[in-house]
Amino acid sequence: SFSQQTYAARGEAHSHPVAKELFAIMERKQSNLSLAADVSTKSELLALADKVGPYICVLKTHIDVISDFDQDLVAQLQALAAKHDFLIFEDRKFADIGNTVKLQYGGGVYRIADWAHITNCHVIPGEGIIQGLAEVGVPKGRGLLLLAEMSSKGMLATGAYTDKNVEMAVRNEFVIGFIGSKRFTEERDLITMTPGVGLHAAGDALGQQYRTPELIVTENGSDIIIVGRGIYGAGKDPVVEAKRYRDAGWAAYLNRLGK
Ligand code: 5IU
Repeated sequence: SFSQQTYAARGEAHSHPVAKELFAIMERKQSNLSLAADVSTKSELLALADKVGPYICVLKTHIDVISDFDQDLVAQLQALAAKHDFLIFEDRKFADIGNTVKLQYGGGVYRIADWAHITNCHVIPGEGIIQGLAEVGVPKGRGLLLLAEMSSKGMLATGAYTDKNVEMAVRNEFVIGFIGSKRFTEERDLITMTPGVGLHAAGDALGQQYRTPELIVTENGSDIIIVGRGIYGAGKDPVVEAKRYRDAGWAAYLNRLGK
């Protein structure tokens, strides 16, 4: 199983350039931690990314919550990605027909495909959404994650719907993996990233549910933990917490390898 192989070995063998780079970063930084930076201003996002950057492999953004977004923000994010050696994942969750998502991904105010190494989509419209996004993303060397599951209470991505995500991921080269709670397949070494990870809290008032890095990485075989408020939440020192989650995620990975 890919779960038993090192990130380094998987990176060397991988055919997708984004997955290859991601595994190489994970190995270099000994980090399988992604920061979910849901802050609402440009200055907060840049300050957080600069502080926590050394400890993460992926910075996950919701660019449309930034109240003072401008193109300089993404230029500065790209500079921080280069400085600290991480990839940028815009958690856009596209969900429209192929022709519309092409416009949303490549254009508009945000021009996501120009700066985000990774983005994601629901497959609720059918496989055309992947083809539409691929027309924009493949020429730019980007990668896509499918939303095979979600972390929130009562979510509807289960059973046959999750299985369809896996089938579509396997046959579309643009797809590098999933958002979900576990490893789904041994085909093409598809990567799983898992949100809803917390060492202390059980959840929030709006349906979020937290599970531990040990459960997600060691037991379930997911590759990357995504942590937001556990790192930058009220009263926390983001650097202290990022190190804590980086160490916990990496220990869970070493346990999985049996080291
Ligand atoms: N996120 C989830 N669950 C999901 C998906 C995305 O929590 O199933 I798909 C996002 C929402 C937020 C981050 O940006 O991941 C989790 O943040 P907290 O760790 O603060 O709950």
